[in-house]
Amino acid sequence: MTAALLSSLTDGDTADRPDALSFAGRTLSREDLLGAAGAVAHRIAGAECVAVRATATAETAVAVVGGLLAGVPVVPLPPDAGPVERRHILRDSGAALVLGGEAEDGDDGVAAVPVDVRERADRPVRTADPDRPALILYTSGTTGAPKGVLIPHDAITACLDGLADVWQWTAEDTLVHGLPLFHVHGLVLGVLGALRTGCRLVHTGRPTPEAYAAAGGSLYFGVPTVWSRVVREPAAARRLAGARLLVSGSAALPAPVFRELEALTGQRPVERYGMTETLITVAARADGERVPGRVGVPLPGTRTRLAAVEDGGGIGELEVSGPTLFSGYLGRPEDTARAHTADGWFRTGDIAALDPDGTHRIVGRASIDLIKSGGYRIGAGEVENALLDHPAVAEAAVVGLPHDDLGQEIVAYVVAEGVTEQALIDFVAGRLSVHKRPRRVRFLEALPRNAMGKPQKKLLEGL
Ligand code: MCA
Ligand code: AMP
Repeated sequence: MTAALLSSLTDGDTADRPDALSFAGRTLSREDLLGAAGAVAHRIAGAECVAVRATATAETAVAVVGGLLAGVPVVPLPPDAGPVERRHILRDSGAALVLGGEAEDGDDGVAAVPVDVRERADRPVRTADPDRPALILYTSGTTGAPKGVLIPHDAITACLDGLADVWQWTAEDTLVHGLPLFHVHGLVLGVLGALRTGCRLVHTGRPTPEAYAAAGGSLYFGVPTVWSRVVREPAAARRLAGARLLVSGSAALPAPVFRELEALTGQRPVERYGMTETLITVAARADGERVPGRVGVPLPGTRTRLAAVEDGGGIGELEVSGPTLFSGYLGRPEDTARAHTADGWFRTGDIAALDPDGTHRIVGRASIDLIKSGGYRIGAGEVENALLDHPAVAEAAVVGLPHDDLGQEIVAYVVAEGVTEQALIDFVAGRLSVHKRPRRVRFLEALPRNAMGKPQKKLLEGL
């Protein structure tokens, strides 16, 4: 059993300072955070699980830490989730309360509990129950509604300690990012990572080049879209020259962005690879080689292997095992079983290549139905179902097309009458989360289908 996830916070292992955490300019010391989180922990003690309206604010950090202190699993809710997505997450998780914000459409009687960062209470003395997850993170599959990924306390600890080792990440760092707090990247690495290492955290609210430049950090996290926006603002990019480490993840960093970052800041970024289900499993070391397209080597204790794919020629589906893995999809034993091999390795669905020196390259995804846009994972099926809920839409097929800024752009092909492109975009944005909206909608007479009647998505591009 690894040391308790928040031991450096609760045991006072690292020095406090008044500006230990800052969220869009609002600062908290670690003692402030612990006191306010203690109050939350008392309020939710005994709950089965709680949801947190995960705005990019100090309230979210307080609520999540409160859940961890109370040993109550936390379900972060995207703050812009529309009623369909919100209702699904609340019902599926069985969350008893929503911490932060007010009751909203889709809550179906789940009580909203405010979070006050000025409250102070002693933290409850409770050891995390190893059978209960720390977090339940909702993430998209190829079809249907998002699944709840059960993340154990120990998996988070193993991941953060592994990253601290490979990035030489210590309490001396100042971590800067502006990522959302309802996914692994922004929440687990970006908040819990700072709390575990004891480093200062500056959350910029939004991940804009100007905010990153102004923050004066040593360690920066971003998705590739953030880095490609940074290099388009050379003056801001140059101000990152003094940082110790620039880290990219959640999607492939385009090689030209890597090179422009190096030209403007004098430093090569490191990439790391992971998934909600596995946390971060592979990372480029701070003291290792940094090469465009290479996401690094397995974290301590993690093993990887490639499963043969047809016409693979040295590439294959990446499978992983190790201490950072999830414990299953909530209430979906069959999906959990399908996601693993007979000998217990997790099938990532990513196609990878292994270089002779042991570094990994991610070269694609096995399924066309999982889209990565701006670093967000979006299931085509969920967006298609949302579009089909619109009375004017008879058929819908959703794909991710290559996009300079977002990596992939969500494009919907529909058979529909009497509705505009913008109305359908707004319809999806209003029911699901805003980032799941198609950026473009193409109207067709019919979807191209094969003899079995299945839409042939590969034929859609260019229509
Ligand atoms: C636009 N907006 C709308 C609409 N259109 N609102 C309602 N209806 C519409 N039709 C509003 C949005 O609410 C938002 O408002 C503003 O327009 C801009 O939104 P958008 O265009 O979506 O933002 P963007 O500029 O495209 O965002 C780029 C981004 C974002 C900032 C890079 O994609 C992002 O934060 N990505 C991070 C994803 C991430 O953290 N993934 C990690 C997954 P307002 O501005 O007021 O909000 S974890 C993972 O992948 C693994 C474990 C790993 O490896 O890390
Ligand atoms: P999510 O479930 O949102 O955590 O998304 C996980 C997916 O993000 C992985 O299966 C990969 O497809 C992708 N991903 C994460 N990091 C990288 C990276 N460094 N390079 C390429 N793809 C990545």
